Amino acid sequence: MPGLRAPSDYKQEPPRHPALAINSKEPFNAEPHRSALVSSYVTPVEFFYKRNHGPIPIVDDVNKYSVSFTGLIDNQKELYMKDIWNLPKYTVTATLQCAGNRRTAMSKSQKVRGVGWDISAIGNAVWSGAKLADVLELIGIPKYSNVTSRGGKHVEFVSIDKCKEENGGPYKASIPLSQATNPEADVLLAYEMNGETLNRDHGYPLRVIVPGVIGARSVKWLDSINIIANECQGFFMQKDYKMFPPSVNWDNINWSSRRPQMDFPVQCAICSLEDVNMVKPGKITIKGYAVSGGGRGIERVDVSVDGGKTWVEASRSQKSGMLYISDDESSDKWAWVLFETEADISQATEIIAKAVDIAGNVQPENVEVIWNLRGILNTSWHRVHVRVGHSNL
Ligand SMILES: Nc1nc2c(c(=O)[nH]1)N[C@H]1C(S)=C(S)[C@@H](COP(=O)(O)O)O[C@H]1N2
Ligand SMILES: [Mo]
Repeated sequence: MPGLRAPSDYKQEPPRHPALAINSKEPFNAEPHRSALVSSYVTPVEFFYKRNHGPIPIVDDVNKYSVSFTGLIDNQKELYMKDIWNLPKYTVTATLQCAGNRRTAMSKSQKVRGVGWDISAIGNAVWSGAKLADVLELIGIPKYSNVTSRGGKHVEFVSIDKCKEENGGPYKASIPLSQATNPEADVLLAYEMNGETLNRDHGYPLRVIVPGVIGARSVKWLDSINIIANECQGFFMQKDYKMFPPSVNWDNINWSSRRPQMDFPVQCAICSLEDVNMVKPGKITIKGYAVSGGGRGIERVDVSVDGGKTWVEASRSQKSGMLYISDDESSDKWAWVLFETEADISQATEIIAKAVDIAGNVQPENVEVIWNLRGILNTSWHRVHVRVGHSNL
């Protein structure tokens, strides 16, 4: 593809903020300190987690860069950045969460395979770009299509990065055509993040944002979009990012028995406290994020400061100065809420948070019941421990 190329080594990686905790250097996988997540509703680009499976692609000439549209459509087509820029520009605030967020804690119950993430493989950004529904209309697929005249039912996004898991081939994933052509699903081909041109780590020049769905489907550095009959057969759809029951291990796994994970479940985590934290006796502030998939708002966040015996409801907010209403048009439906409450602490204790979404979905109490060999979707109650000490500790 002219204009965009993929190096096979890590000699030309972009600069990154030194405060990120690096979970893997090559490919680069890093997350911010948890406290950075509750400093602002919109996560600054430099503190947004970075999840890669290969070296970061390079754009030589953005004017030569194009995305090709192939597969079960009447006319194959190339779209250049100017064609994408010419479409109406939409801005969507959406939380991106890696399915492996909180994996390290799942590993403590029983070992799992995958990059070890703490609780910050998640971030909330303002994405701008063209709606995929508009782009597909431009190439001849009407809005609200379930199937194209040639039998296409899925939209496959193919990148150019060289991934080990794909034997050096590119990262790819797909979503159903019905979601891709539905303007209300807000699927974007994004070229901006937080009002700035997308940077290399996050998919420059063009990436997909699939709101409400695990990060793995938001393909970066788009090279082609294929309209296909069956879902993408790539590694990351078929041999990864699937949720298995606790009974499945590496000896009895049958990958084809499960569907690729799409929506993420209801999640929350406390970000204002470490585990373990030393505090002075008295009032402490407990802050964190809560989010659910599929555009489901957050109905409630419960916090306990006595290990789960009693609970108080935390306040929830998105944009400052505006009341958050979980299913109201004024709220950002694809975005997290930040929650906050205060508590009096006089002795060592366990602090817990759990969220409820507008469908009444709740988080499981323990990690054991949702343990899975790849360590994805750890949404168990988030717990931190505090010890109480006096100053000079
Ligand atoms: N081309 C490409 N797209 C990709 C990936 C990748 O490795 N290559 N990683 C995916 C995964 S697993 C996640 S969680 C998100 C991370 O996006 P971010 O790095 O912008 O936070 O990108 C997704 N898109
Ligand atoms: Mo991910």
